[in-house]
Amino acid sequence: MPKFEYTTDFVRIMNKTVSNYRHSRLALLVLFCSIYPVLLSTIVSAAESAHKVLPANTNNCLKEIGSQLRIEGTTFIMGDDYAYREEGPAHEVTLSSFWMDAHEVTNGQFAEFVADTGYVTVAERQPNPEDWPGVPVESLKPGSTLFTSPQDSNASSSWWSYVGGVSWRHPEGPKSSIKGKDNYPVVHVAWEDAQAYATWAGRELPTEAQFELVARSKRNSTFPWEGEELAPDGHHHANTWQGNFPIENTGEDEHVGIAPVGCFKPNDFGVYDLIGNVWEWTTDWYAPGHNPSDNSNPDGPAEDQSFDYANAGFPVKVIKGGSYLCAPNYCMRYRPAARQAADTGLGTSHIGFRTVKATK
Ligand SMILES: [Ca+2]
Ligand SMILES: [Ca+2]
Repeated sequence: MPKFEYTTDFVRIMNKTVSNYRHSRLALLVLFCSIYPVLLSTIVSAAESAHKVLPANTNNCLKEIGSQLRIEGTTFIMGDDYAYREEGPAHEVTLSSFWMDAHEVTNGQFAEFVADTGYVTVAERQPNPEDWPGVPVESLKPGSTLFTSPQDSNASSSWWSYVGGVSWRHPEGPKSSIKGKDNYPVVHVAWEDAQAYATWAGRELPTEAQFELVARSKRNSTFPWEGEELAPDGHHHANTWQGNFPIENTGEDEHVGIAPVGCFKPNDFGVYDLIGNVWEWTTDWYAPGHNPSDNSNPDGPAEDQSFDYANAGFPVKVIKGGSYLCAPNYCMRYRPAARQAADTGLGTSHIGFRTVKATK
């Protein structure tokens, strides 16, 4: 098995430009506010044009929303010693049985939660002036981080931008909407938003081990389908990025952007999109590697043991599965063993979640 050559990816770029955020958020916001009118028009037009390139093929997407599948307890090999360092060591893990959502939580499902509870997501909350000393109150705007394909490869700093008015209701810009997108995965949800939904639904977010067991699709291989390739014989099993990321998105998998849930075939457990479409939150705190002795229903390190080089200074959670922005030339995290750290207080346009429930 070849060792992957790439050591950087777009999320790390995002972490450098945005989630140093906790440290540079102030500067970012001031910058954002000062260039807001120009930036916004550029972002919105770019985002809109990016999604007009090819019509998505949604003919075969999942129609039945809300089902869960029982996953029998078992022992499996978690982690990988051949790809990115943080995925190792590969080690044996035993899990009890649980139920898992068949698909990512959708806009329609999240809307039910919000209608029932009046919940306001992090991206929709007015920033507290006490947290932003020196910033004029009128400049503090709720918002979230948005990916926009740059016009050229040298514009890496513009791939991710904090944009006022962006939230799960307006995922592609403040003037965008989720009308007609009930079956798309909800995005721009911070970890606490996902956790609040799970609690309301009487469920939980998955542990990293639960996610990885099911994502492996009963196989101990790099990819959870036949053929040791991302797209064997040109057949796509997940919504990823084809072309030269971040400039060229050919949409060979028939989805240039986020796809509705369940447009690709389910895995051997009957579960959809664990690989690709949107990254998904887990309950585990992140450390750059596994503890092999944490092998019975593992739930990761303690919060005070959480650490990531790109997010030094505050604890971060594990996200799994990769997204529609993962491309072979940049981010090879569309594999079950792949993992990434994410700032819990930050929603983005490529992170969603699903829930699990313990069996009784
Ligand atoms: Ca795609
Ligand atoms: Ca996913």
